[in-house]
Amino acid sequence: MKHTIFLIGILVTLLLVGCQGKHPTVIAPKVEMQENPQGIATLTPRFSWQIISNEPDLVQQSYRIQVAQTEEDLAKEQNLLWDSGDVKSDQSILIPYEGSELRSKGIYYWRVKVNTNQGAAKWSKPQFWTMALLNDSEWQAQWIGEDSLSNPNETAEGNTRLAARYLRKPFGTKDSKIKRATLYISGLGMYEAFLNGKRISEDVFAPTVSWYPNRVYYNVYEVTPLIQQGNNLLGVKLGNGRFFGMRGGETMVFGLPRLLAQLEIQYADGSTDVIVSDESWKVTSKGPIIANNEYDGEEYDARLELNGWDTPNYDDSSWKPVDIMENPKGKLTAQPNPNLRIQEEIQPIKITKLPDGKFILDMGQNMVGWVRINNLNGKKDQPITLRFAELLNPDSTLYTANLRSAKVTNIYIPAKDGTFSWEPSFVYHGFRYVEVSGLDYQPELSNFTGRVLYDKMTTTGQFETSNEIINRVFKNAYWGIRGNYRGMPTDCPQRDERHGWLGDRATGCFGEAFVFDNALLYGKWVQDIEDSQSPEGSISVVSPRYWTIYNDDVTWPAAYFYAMNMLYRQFGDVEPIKKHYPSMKRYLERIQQVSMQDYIITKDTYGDWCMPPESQELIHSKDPARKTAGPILSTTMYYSLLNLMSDFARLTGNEQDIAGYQDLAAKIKEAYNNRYFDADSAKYDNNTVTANMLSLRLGLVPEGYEQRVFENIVQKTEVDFNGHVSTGVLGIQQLMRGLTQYGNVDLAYKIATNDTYPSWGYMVRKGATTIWELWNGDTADPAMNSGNHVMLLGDLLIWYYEDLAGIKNAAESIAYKKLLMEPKFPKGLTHVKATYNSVYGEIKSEWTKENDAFTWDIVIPANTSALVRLPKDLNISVPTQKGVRKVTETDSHIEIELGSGTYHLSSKS
Ligand code: RAM
Repeated sequence: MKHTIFLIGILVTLLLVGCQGKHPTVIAPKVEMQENPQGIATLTPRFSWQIISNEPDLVQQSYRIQVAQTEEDLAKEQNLLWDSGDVKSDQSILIPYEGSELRSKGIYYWRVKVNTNQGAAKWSKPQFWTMALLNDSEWQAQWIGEDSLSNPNETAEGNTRLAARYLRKPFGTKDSKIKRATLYISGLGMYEAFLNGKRISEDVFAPTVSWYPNRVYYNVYEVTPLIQQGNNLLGVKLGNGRFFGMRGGETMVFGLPRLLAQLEIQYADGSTDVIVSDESWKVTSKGPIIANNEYDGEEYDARLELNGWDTPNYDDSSWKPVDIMENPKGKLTAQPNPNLRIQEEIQPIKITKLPDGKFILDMGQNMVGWVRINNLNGKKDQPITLRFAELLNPDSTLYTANLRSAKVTNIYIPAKDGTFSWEPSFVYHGFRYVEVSGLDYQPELSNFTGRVLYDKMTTTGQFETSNEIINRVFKNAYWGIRGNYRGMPTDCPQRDERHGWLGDRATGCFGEAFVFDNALLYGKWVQDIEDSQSPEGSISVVSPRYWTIYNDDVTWPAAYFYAMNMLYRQFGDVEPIKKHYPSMKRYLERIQQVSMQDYIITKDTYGDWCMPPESQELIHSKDPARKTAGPILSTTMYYSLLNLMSDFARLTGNEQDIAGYQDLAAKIKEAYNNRYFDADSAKYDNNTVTANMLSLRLGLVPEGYEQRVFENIVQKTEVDFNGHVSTGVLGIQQLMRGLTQYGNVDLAYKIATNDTYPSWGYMVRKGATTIWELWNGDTADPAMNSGNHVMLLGDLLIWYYEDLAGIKNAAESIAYKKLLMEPKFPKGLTHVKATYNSVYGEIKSEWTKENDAFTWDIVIPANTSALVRLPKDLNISVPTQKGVRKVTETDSHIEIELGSGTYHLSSKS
């Protein structure tokens, strides 16, 4: 599949390049990082584009953006709201709108034209965006639902159980022609909306999750083609999602599901109609979805089907008038990130019959989403039950111990004998195996489809090497990362948890950003973190804070800062830093007040979480020699936050804060080294790899001692751990880059390719198709043992890209405007092929190195450049083609400055 997408990608690029003739061409025009987005809430949306050219060394010299209210005006360049004029600049990402004021609910058309050193490009095809409802006063809709439990077995307590709500509203249109119809909609926990029997979108689990008491997201959909002249029906199904239906720890229930909808119809004669959720709607919870809870599963009783409920002519006389529900209070906010979607389908690879007549499907992959049933033969009243798990017991039955209290069970009850097809609406599971019971015959593979669910986003990176373990681990990471995107990055998708745990992503989010265009998801998540912050400045280490945990420690909250740094460095987006600067500042002050003593941050909660323990049955190590002291973790990480904050202060015009941060950082560094550093041995505290590595990589080691501290890391790893990883979630964030930066890429490579315990390769050897929560996931207690966590990836993916492929931002470069391409060549690795679709376009690096023969194919996107740096002993013959800007030789290296284009480098034969 991936290869097919890859090949199609190449074909499309070739076609585009082939069709464009001599001139450069603008492609991928975006507003607020999306193509033709709906419901933009900022008055200064930002424009981005890429340029392609079949000539090397393209530099944009100027751009011109035009915006109008109609396509016609745009084409005729009349009534323009904004004509930027020719702006001399090479900037091609995130350029803010500067035209006349944008209107709430407006639709805008735009185009861009660029001038380059290779001539002008034609105007881009017209694009559009629509504006959200900008003023709260424009909402005429009310929150509606069914404000009681009226079905057997429903409960709002503990592990909630609730039937889906179905709501409907018939309405008529005027005689005048319909010009445009737009639906503004939110439904908590989740909604699915239908117009005249048709889904308004393929989005699922909408709207995105949030900390509802502070913020509620709504979506905007243009629905013009779904409206008909005359009688119409707007129908909405409501499920629990995270609003009503939590599990594990403190149960968080915000209230019964509710809907807010406002449909605005504009007619050709200039008049409008507004259909809103209000007391005129009807509701029933007596439909087929008799229970839904994300953790427990969905139960569907086909005997209760409401055929045609979402079309105008349905008889709803048995339905009740809706209840007006309490406003959930959070600020209504246009959702900035796409919703979830089914983005891939897979087929099971095997069906096994168990002695008790049940069947086990093997999906061949630990996946996240659900299974759709296709044309199974059912018997009237005989439930078909699907249960999901990541593993099997030795006797081939489902292994569910690690799911804890989550029931993960879907039930379908047929209304008649015969074939049926079905899939759930409001639940998801993390699983490789599915147990099917209630069938009297052996089903076929084609009766089941695995529906892979995550936030709608593109895959941006491919990665392949001559080493099979690396390739497999990359694939496992790919499945694990996307499987843990659920409107927020979650810790895991299967057990009774599935929360936005901060620490899991602190550094991982950078690596993920090479593989997925996750900018909007993380941009939204940092808002969840701020929305979950306490008035005193504490950050909840689970955000949105469905579990409210204010530890006033550092290692997990650091993800807030790190994610924003990632958004800036990877995507060039400085807005989140600006927006959240005051909240970050409050948090830093809070820590100083409550968690710092004598310039050491003393509070730490999780330690170097999930390090490989001394015994394979343990979850957490008890051996003091392996553990890193909490204050080492929090002090080094806090130090890194102060440094980041100095950068952030500079970027956001808060220069007055910089001296304070730097002064505090200097004092912390001094106190920290006095307390924990032994200059004679160059060891930190008990000499764990994590203590030494964090001190080194985060810049706390006193000048001149770096190499000796590094030698301790190498010694410890090679001698005490036999060339294996010894760190948990903290140390692993710096390990691979650290080993490489200080000169031992071979040891990093060994760790990356080990298949003995503990290692990522060990997981692979034990059959993992995702990444485990624990290095010893195969033997540890199931109490906390997920087969699909991504936190142990640490900086592995960054290392794959930056160090193995040589795809890295040059110092001070943002979003790969200037690359530093300096691949490292560990012994044993002979081939790397990586692509990354950056905001400027596709970057490629493919090298082969066998004995003395070295070849390297590079693609550098238009309007960017690269500094290529290779050891002299590779004996490169420098190409003389256009685009090679400058060649410099040092004693050990050759440096070549390249403009955009495609290059082939090789060693002299
Ligand atoms: C576990 C979570 C998560 C981790 C916390 C501390 O419960 O799964 O991965 O961040 O603990």
